[in-house]
Order: sequence, then C-alpha cells, then structure tokens
Amino acid sequence: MPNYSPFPSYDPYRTNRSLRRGFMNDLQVTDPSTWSYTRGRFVAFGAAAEQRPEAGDMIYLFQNSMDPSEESFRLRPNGNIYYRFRCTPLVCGNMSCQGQTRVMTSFAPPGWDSSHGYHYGNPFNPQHQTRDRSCWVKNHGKTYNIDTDYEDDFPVGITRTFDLEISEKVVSPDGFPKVAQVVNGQFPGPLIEACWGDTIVVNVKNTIKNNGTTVHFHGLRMFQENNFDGANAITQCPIAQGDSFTYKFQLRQYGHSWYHSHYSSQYGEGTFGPVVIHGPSTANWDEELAPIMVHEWHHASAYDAFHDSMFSPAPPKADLITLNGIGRNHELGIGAYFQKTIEEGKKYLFRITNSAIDFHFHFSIDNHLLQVVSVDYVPIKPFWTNSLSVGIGQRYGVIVHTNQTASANGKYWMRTEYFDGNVKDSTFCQFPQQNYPPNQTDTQRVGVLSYSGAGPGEPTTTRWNATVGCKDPVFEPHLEWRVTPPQNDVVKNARYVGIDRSKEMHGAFRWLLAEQPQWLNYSNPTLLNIANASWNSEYVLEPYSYNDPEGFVYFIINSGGGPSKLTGGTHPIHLHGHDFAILSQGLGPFDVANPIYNTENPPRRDTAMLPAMGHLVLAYKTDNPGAWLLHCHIGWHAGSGMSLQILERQQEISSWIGGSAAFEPAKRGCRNWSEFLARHKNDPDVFNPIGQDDSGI
Ligand SMILES: [Cu+2]
Repeated sequence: MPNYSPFPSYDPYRTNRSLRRGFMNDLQVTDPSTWSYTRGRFVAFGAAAEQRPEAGDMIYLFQNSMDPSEESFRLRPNGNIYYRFRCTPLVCGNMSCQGQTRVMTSFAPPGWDSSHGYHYGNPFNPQHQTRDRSCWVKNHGKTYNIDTDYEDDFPVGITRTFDLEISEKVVSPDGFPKVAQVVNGQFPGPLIEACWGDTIVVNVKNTIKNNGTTVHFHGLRMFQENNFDGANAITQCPIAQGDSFTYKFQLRQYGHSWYHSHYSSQYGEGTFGPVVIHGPSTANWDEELAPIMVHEWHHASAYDAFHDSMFSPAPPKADLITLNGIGRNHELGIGAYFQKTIEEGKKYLFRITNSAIDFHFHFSIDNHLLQVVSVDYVPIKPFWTNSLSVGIGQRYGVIVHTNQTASANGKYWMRTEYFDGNVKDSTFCQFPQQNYPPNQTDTQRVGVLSYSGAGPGEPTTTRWNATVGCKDPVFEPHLEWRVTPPQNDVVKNARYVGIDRSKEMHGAFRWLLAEQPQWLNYSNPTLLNIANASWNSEYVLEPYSYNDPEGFVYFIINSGGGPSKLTGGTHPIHLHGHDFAILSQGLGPFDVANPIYNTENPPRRDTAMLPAMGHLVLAYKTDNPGAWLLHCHIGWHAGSGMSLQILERQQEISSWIGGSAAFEPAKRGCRNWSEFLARHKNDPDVFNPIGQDDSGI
C-alpha cells in the first residue's frame, strides 16, 4: 500500500520553532487517485485527535505562508486518510457551526494580520470576512463556542512556552532617555499570545541588579493555580536577582489582558506586556489589531514618584501618555503620536488596556463608534458607544467599522481624555496630569488612525461630543449569572476605604481598604503559611471558609467617610483569582439597612470603579481556594497599603493546588530571595526590609 505525503518537508513556521507544534506535518493517503487537491502547499487541516476527516470535509491549502492565497478541496466519498495528529486547537469556520466540518489549525485565527504589530512567527491571513466569530474550535469531537460556559468547560489546547527576562534598559518613549525595567528589552514587553484552553508556561528570569520581581497575569482566574498568581508576599517571594521562576497555568478564559510585575512600583517602570487569548466573539469582525496598551510615563523613577506620592497632597504628574510605548510630550514638544493604518470598509477588533499607574481615561476615535464586545475577560452582549471609560487594569474589546468619510485626508484622531472634578466631592475623578490638561482637545490626542492611502498632514477631525468621567459603563455579560444571597454577613463586610489623615503609619498617611493599611513581609508569603491559625493584623487577611462553589461572598466598599472620616477618591478595585459581579455602584454610601442589589445578570469583570464618595458592591463565587489580593490598582495607592487579602477556604488550599509539590517553587524562590537580601544587606542600592516604604505589593 503506497503512502503518499504531499509535502512532507514543508514547515510553514520554520522561522519560529515554538509554533511548529501547532501544525500537522504528516498527511498520508493510501491512494492519491481517490482524492484531488489543488496545487499549493499543505498547511493544515483538521479534526481533533479522535476525529478523522470525513467525506465532504473542506481542506484548506495555502500557496505559501507569506502570501496565503487560499485554495481548498473536498475529500471524495470514501477517501481514506491516515494522519498523525499534532495540532490543536482547531479553529472552526462558520460552516462547522452549521454541522459541516470545516476546520483549520492555526496559531493565530484567520484574520489576524501580522502587519499590525505583535506576532510570533508568521500568522496567515486568509479572506474570511463571512466568518462566524461566535464559533471557536472543534476539539475532541465537541464544538466550543460563545455559548460554552467557560467557567466550567474549555477546549484542551497545547502547551506554549515563553521566556521573559526582566532587566534594566534605557528607553526613551518621547526621546528622553530613562533607565527602565523592561521585559526582554522591550517597552512594553512582548505579547503573550495563545488560544483558549492552552497551557502556558512562562519562565521569568530576573537580571535587575537591585530589585526583585514577579509577574502577575491580570484577570486570569488561576483556577487551582493560586501558587502561580505572581503576587509577592502573598503567593511567593520576589524573584531575586539572577534567579528564575516558572509560572504554569491553563487558559480557561479568552479575550485580552496584560501581565505586569507586582513588585512595588516596578510596572510603572515598564515591567508589563500584553496578553491575547484567542477565542470566540459576540459579534463578527474581519481583522484584529495588536492590543493597544495605554500607559503613563514618568521621566523620574516610578519608585521615586511613589515616594513623592506619599508626602504630597496630589500625586506626581506624568510626563506623557504612551500607546504601546509611543507618545507625545506636549511640554517639551518631543515624541510622536501612535499610528495605526487600516483599510477602508472593514471591521477591526481593537483591544484596549489601561496599564497606567495613575491615569484614568476615556478612549475614543473621532467619527467612529465603538461596538464593545468584551469587558475584561468577559464576553458581553454588544453595545455601542462613542467614548469608553477605561480605569487602570480594565480592558475592552471593541469593533470599529472603518466606513467613515468625514475626514478630508483620511485620518482620524484617537483620544485618551479625562476628567478631573472637584477633589472634595463626588465629581472627583482624578488629579490633573501635567501636559495633559482635562478638556484640552489638543493634548488628549494620542494617536492617528489612517485609512490606507490617506493624505498628508495631521487629522483635522473633532472629538465626539461625549461626557467623560470615571463611571464604568453598564453592560450585560453574554453568559448570565444569577447572584444568590450572600453567604457572609454583609453588615460586617460594609467598609469605608480611603486615606486616613488622622495618623501616620510606617512613616506616612496611608490609603487603606480595610481597618488598616496592608503592610506585608516580602520574605514571608501567605501561601507558605497556610497552616497558620492566626495572622499578623498588618497582613490584612480575611479568611472565608464558605465552601459552596456556586455561593457568593459580598463586599461592600464605601469611598471615604466612616468613623475615621477618611478621604475618599475614585479607585479601580481589582480582585485576583475571580471575576466578580457588580451588585451596586453609585453615589453615596451603600444603604446596608435597605439594600438593593442587582442580582439578575449584573455587569461582571475583574476590575471596577469605586466612585468618589460613592460605593461599590461586588460579589464573587467561593470556587477557588487560595490567597487572593483585593486592591486598588492605582500604583501609588496599592503601594501605600490600599489592599487586603482574601484567604479563601484555607483548609482546602493545599490539596486544591496540588499538594506539597505546589509549594516547592515558592519555597525555593524564598530561600534565594533571603540569601540575596543577606548578601546585600549593607548595599544601600538594594532593597532592605528595614527601609521598606511600601505595602509589599
Ligand atoms: Cu486607589
């Protein structure tokens, strides 16, 4: 029986070894005369491991990997194919949702255009404008799509390995050089890109001379993976200079987010990067763009800026706003606008992330409406808006239809504008930023969207007549939650948060999220102490042992006021290890005596805004034992102490994350961290616990 392998030596991704795993390279047919194929090179076709292609299946061929003109053939009835399966997941096109098998393997789904920036290797870009994006993969004979309850069910993908080195490097986003702390020499760091259901291994090496580091993957549930949450002093010690730490986790969610250092003010120095997890969408788009990370950049060291923030009434002012590391410094007249060129008449998926330390903004593109399809890692029922509030740590997936004609030169401003308000009342949103005054329509321009063939000059378009502030948009998740009554005592859990100006703690007036500001020991993480019966009160640890995985704990957070007459403020509140439902969010303290909760499919996400002098009521499911941070994502506030840790189902943590072996990486890391500190205890440039001036996260 002759074997026939049409293109046995073809390797579509020979430029990047890490991608080869995603592709099948053997196709054997017992009798080539029983089937036909058009000329071209075999890239991939598919069905899952237990499946075989069947008669009538559509097979995709590509001429070559750089210029993927798509061709296809159909297997004839009784075509007999043997194959060795090496690829997963399998992206399904719209036809498979109608009962036919039309599947392709890919690293990046069709429509991902490498010309827009980030990519590993060489993704292809066939013409799939009619593609139904609600469908994702066929895997093990099952289709995973937008209706799959991803909390409990997800495809089984492949393992992708990434190496991240945290090091110091001079970067100059606006031409002004600064020693930054960056990932793989890039600012922002490289994209971590994968598919829903993949397992991710990230080897982090710290080569910074004087600081530790960690990497936290913002918004991932880290289900049964608390030990890889990357929160120093909670789940591990900082990674010492010269040491490495390997994070491993499975992607149960999809969408986009970011990873960042959780070590002190380090991410403000550039230690962060984007994450994209390809998956289904609640609305169709043609192409997706590389994620856009909005960051505020300080010419001064972020560590110094943090220090200043502790002793001045207003936080330090940023020098410029960057989009993917590019920005215009209005004071010095240097730097550049972020540029994006797109084609006319297409629907583009934009992935927006606020990776700032202290900057809240509204994102908009002149003349273009935004169709919002995802909020944080939650797919939502699409809604339209012309301007979108993005708090620190929040993300939005938005579809933009490039069908506008208003601009004479085919260019449109992208804007990140903000509102300040009165610091003394509920209108307060944030402090003014140097060089970026609120309501100043020149400085809020940060990027240019150009249609291909656009004329010379800057855009001449005007901003939407939009109201900006710090209010989260209201939306409905695609997969609905009904929030059941709380397991905990909500009256006890109604707290006032803010800054306590009555007494200094650890040398400063500090922000707090509980009865006292959090103050952690870098060298003694919670996870290595989970046998404890009592805790240092400065660790601000809240044990909850409710063990109904479908049950909820409610948190009531009031901004300012209370018995200590705290100063309020607007704060992006972020919970690790869970999405939470927003049961109430608004002005004034929450009325605990007459509570009104929105329990019918409320907005759900992992970072939500606590309004100034207002309240935020959130509810999370007690389904993921571990030690999880709840904190304000303003870097200065988190460093000040505005955080607490939830110790969820303490007795079950060890077995939940895999028993004693799961603690070994943290134990080893802590030994190395302690040795590093001991070695450098007389070195004034190296962190010394005696001089600790921040909370430890
Ligand atoms: Cu805050």
